[in-house]
Amino acid sequence: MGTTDMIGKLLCRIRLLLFIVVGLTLVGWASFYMKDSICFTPKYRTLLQNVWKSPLSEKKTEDNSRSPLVEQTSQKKVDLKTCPILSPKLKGVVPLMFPPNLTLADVEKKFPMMRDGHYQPETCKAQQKLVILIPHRNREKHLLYLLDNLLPFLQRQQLDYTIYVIHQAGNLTFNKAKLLNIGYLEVLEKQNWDCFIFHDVDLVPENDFNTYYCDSEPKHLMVGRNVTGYRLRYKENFGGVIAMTREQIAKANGYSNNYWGWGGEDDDFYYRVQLGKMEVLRPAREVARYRMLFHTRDAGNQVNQKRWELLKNVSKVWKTDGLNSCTYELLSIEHNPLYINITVDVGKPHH
Ligand code: UD2
Ligand code: MN
Repeated sequence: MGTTDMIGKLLCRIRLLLFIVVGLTLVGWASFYMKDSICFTPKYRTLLQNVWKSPLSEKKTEDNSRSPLVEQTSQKKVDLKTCPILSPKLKGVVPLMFPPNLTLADVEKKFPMMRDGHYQPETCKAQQKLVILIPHRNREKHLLYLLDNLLPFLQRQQLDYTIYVIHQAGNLTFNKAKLLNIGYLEVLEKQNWDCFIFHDVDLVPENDFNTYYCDSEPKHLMVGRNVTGYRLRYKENFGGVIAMTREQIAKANGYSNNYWGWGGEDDDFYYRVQLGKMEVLRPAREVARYRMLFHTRDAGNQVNQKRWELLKNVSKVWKTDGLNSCTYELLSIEHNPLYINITVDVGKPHH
């Protein structure tokens, strides 16, 4: 009796001990794997603290809180606090998804709250009204993957955004810069946008601390991408993804309309920003990272052999070639839940 009792107690202790050991191991493992997410978030926060001292957004907050008009029209909106510059929903690096059989209907199902390309946070009032302009032709799959990854990214940033796809009709030479000018001109009067984002269709952001906000100077949001080892190719590089206010774009007279085919238009735009006495800002390279979806050179977008010649003359022509000289034919505007598609005839190069 005594011995079985003792053995019983001993077994009981051993079990308890085992239980504690397994428990401690589990806790150890969990904290080891979570270390990254716990440590990284504050690291990104401090990295960005100095970047986002945007006088633009501070001013806006004050204006809004005092506006009697807003109070009258929507009592509910006034009750919402202004969203912070760094959203509490940020996660840092979130794995990107490219499911092979993804359809537009699948993506639409994931974002039932979006209508006419628009989203706004439910729990706070976003600091800026954002419009995203995507130049496009014949890259439907890229557009799908971009939407699927960018929409949740922007929603984690608690932004008020509207997505426009600016689609070049026909199969003549592509003109990305002109499409962006057209996008700007077409959406200008639709809302009082605080911030325009020019966005290549094939660049997917990797880190949600790369906030899609405009600042007191033009911002180049794409510092690095996978295909260049996440390094800026050269100091004047100004392609890919850009955030600028309405006034900043106007000061540069937008893009040149004369770059047909691939290359040069982004360097030209960099010069215009400088000629307009502005300075390019870039977020920390740790966060301004993108994945470029694979593509070869598109049909109708051959390398522009005239680009070097054009680049020599920017300072002479920038005031007369740009937003103020952009002619095109608007063919259609189509409203989808996730984006508004504007199809245009951009014309062709004059010889
Ligand atoms: C670089 C630049 C890009 C632009 C281009 C030269 C970066 C990261 N990107 O990209 O901003 O300056 O060189 O023109 O520096 N597109 C279509 N259909 C086409 C052709 C182009 O939709 O048939 C659009 C699409 O949004 C694409 C963008 O134009 O992302 C740029 O064209 P690209 O991807 O062929 O050029 P890439 O990757 O060399
Ligand atoms: Mn590309």
